[in-house]
Amino acid sequence: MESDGAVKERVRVKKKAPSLFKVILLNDDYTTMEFVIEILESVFQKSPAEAYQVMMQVHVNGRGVAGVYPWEVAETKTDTVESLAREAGYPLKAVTEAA
Ligand code: TYC
Repeated sequence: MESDGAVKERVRVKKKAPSLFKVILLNDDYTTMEFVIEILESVFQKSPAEAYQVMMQVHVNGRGVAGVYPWEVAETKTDTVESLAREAGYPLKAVTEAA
């Protein structure tokens, strides 16, 4: 509360680097809709209704946002999606980009 008379003279000159990142799912012709819904529920904590909506958004528009997270979390989720997809034999791709 500046009660000692001190005054903050500078209020952040440099902008901070963007700290949030989107995990984007990309469409393909081979991954099943059911698998994408499962991923959205298990990795991105979507409800069944939200998972269906995001999956359809990706299916129709080519890409869609699965979630927005700090860098480390976004990268880990991106890796998790791809390794679960590879294990299941699907080509599903996810990318991380600045939010
Ligand atoms: N296009 C896929 C199909 O018709 C479904 C799909 C949706 C695949 C979203 C990937 O990220 C994706 N089976």
